This record gives sequence, C-alpha cells and structure tokens, in this order.
Amino acid sequence: MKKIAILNGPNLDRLGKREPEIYGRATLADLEKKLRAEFKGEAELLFFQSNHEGELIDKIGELADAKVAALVLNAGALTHTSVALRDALLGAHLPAVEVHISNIYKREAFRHTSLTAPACVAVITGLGLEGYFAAVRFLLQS
Ligand code: CA2
Repeated sequence: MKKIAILNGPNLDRLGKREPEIYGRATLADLEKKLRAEFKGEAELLFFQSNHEGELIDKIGELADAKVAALVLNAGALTHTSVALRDALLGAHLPAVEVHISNIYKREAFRHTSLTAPACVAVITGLGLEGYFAAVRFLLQS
C-alpha cells in the first residue's frame, strides 16, 4: 500500500474553530477521519500538522528518508514566504501536491504567489477540503 503523508502548516490546527466562511466548519480531526475512511485499504495515510516552519522542514526530510510515496502539503501562509520549505521539497525528490482550501487567487495579492508550487507536481486551490481527497486520488493513480 502506498504511504502518503498529509502535511498541514501554520494555523490549520484552527480549522473549524474560526473563519468558517473561508475554511468551513470541519476540523482537522474531522478531515483526517474522513480521509482515512475514504482511502481505507488503498493508501496508508500519515498526518502531520505544525505551526513551525522548521518542524515541517524536518518532517519532509524524515518522510523522504522513510521513502514515503508522496506528499500532500497545505503549508498555510508559509506557502507565500518560505524559501526553506521550497528547498526542503526540492531536496526530498517526492511527488507533492499543494492544496489550499480557499482559492488563493480570489484573495489578497500577497497570497497569489506560491514559493512552494514550483516544487510540486500540481496545485489544487479553492475546492475546500475536497482538495485533499483529489490530491490523494491523483497521487494514488500516478
Ligand atoms: O486556503 C488555504 O488552505 C491556505 O493555505 C490557508 C492559510 C492561508 O494563509 C493561505 O493563504 C491559504 C491560512 C491557514 C489558516 O487556517 C485557519 C483555519 C481556520 C481558522 C483560522 C485559520
């Protein structure tokens, strides 16, 4: 079974707790439960969330060493700022899909640039939580 890691960055631990008009009412735990149910028997899903850039970078290195098959990454605001995260992704040599719950292109101009997207095979933005499911489905068949 393919091992796929789902990584979430800063503030995504707050999902379902505030700003429901942008991010919906489901929590990160709800998302994890639904993804596990959807891909039961098809993929081994590993979940990690951190509010700290360095912890996400360390985790990407660990996952690369552990030879997971692929990554799904919602780096939160680090998407728009982190050269270090981009370098970690490039160094990992793992297929990664970048996911954003909201459509970053309908929001403030500073969210229109993703430093991490060029290190990913695809970007899904604006599908809500369905983006995570679409990313795993794509990675399973690729
Ligand atoms: O749309 C996305 O998934 C984002 O990655 C979310 C980030 C934002 O900085 C990106 O531009 C787009 C913010 C994550 C904050 O998540 C919250 C969730 C619920 C309540 C408050 C924050």
